[in-house]
Amino acid sequence: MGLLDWLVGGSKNEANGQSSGCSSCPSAGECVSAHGSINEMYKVTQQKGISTVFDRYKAQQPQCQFGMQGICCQLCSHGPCRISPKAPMGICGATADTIVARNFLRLELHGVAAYAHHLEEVAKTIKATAEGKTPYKIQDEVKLREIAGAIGLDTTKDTNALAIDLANSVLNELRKGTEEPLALVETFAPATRKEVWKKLGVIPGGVHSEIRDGLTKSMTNITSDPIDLLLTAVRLAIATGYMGLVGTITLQDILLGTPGISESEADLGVIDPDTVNIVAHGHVPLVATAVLDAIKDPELQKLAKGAGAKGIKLYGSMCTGEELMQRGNTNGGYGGQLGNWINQEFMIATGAVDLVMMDMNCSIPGIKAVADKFHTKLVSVSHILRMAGVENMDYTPEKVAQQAKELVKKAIETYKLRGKEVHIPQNKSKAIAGFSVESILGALGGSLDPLLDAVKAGSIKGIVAVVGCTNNRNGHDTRGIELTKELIKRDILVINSGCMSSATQFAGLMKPEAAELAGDGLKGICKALGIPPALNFGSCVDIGRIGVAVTAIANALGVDPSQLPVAASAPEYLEQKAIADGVFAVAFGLLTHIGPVPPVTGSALVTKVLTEDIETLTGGKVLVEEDPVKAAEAIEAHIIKKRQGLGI
Ligand code: XCC
Repeated sequence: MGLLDWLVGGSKNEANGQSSGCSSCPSAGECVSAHGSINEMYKVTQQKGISTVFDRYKAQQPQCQFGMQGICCQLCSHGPCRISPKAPMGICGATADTIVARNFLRLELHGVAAYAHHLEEVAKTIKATAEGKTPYKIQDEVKLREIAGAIGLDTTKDTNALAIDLANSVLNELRKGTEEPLALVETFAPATRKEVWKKLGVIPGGVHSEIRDGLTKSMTNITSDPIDLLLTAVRLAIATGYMGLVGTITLQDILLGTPGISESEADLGVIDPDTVNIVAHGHVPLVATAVLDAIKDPELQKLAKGAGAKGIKLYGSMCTGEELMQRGNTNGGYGGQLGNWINQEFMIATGAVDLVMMDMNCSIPGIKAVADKFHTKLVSVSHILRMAGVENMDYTPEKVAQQAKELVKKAIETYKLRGKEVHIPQNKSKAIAGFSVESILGALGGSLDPLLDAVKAGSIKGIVAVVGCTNNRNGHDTRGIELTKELIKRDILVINSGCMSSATQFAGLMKPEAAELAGDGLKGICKALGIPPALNFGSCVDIGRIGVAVTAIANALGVDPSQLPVAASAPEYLEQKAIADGVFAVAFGLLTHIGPVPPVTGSALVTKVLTEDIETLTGGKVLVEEDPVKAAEAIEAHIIKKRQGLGI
């Protein structure tokens, strides 16, 4: 279905609930997910009368078309105003263009703020660590010195003093005014990009100040110019790209270690019925890392055995889980990845999860009702996450070693309450993880040349980042998996992160054997290197890692990112952080495929700017295509055009 069909007809939501397009599921006709394990668990929840995201989705149909097109404004007490041929303006006079652009910017602002929150947590933790107040240790001193040197800090200082300076500098960058350009943009953005952004007036300043101005502008009756609202979205996205994404991954690497290639496992079948089972669920992997340490404590192991368990395991869920997997936590009690956000109710419904520690976003309200049907204990480990009836143990860097032990003790106590009715699907899949610019360079012998040669020779036609959330509207993980398969078949290397990483892990696309599904050129490269055709780059913030990789390739070839045979795709985007990611990719000059259709179709102007006009400004644009085969065709055509432009 193309964009025009959507403008005319809106969403048909055809894949949900009764998907027949899901090739990975043997029970086509009644499956809700691309994964056998989730379909199996859905039956269990249905038998037990437990409401899940799939049931509630059905109950919400049909959904409001004004909301879906972005033409409902609820900002003031005169509203809600809904734009229609009979009422083409809101009561204040706002047009569909203003309302759509303003709603879009407001959505993005939430994502920008969440990324800034994550970065601030990590920066404060680095500072406390360097001051000797936490159990963490600076793991990547080389990276610390590199980035500190690049932004002009005094690198003759010792490691801890330098780490404090870096943390202070990042905290200052978050807080400075909008008129002071961000140091990370100045330092790391390709010169050609900075030129484009300067012309557009979108070089951002301090992130908090940008958020303040963005929120103020998008209040009722302040900025009504849709183009200015969209440019503000671009400015905020660039701030996010270099702070919330690149800044966060850099600091996390310094603190927790830069990912190296390792092997892991994913899917619900990794759950061990005989151990105390803790799940790290969210996006900020700080408490999870402390818990991994805590579970090695002989005292706690003894307690667990005393309770009748064979041991204690920590599993990953969503992006916190991907962070754990990326850092090769293959022993010491790490149990594997339980999946992406749609899986959260189903992992609990196995009856074998004792404690879920929830940090930051994507813990859905529905998780509590499911946990209440089982013995599972939920604990918020972030001061910004509150759920009625859920215990809080807010992450505090100085106390985290003790907090981690308490969490493990709580899990052991809860394990004792575990019922006999445990249902764990058998599905699990091997997954290679830990890809990053550094680990790829390591695998290639220290130079990007072998990869670039493969791209020049056409064995790898191009590279596409298939990232972001998963979305039930399109059939859980179905579109992302189908798109990935279509791309690798066309010799296009795929990089995954966020919920899309879990999707392709479950589907077996991150094991080296998946090379067989690739076209001959890509297959040959994968086999020679022993890598899968879909590379795990990690979590949502690791989209920053993809930005770093694209910059490295562009620099190596001496071209602008917009000239590369590269594209981005969020085939099942869900929430506000993904909007910031998508706008950043467009600002970076990339063709950016998005599904489902974002709520902008109520404005012909905004739709045209995002899908056409912006290409003349940034070199990137949004591609909306619901059909994964057609999306792959369009992306491939784009990649071929870029190859021709480079004369390869
Ligand atoms: Fe949440 Fe990161 Fe989106 Fe998944 S991918 S739905 S943000 S868990 Ni980032």
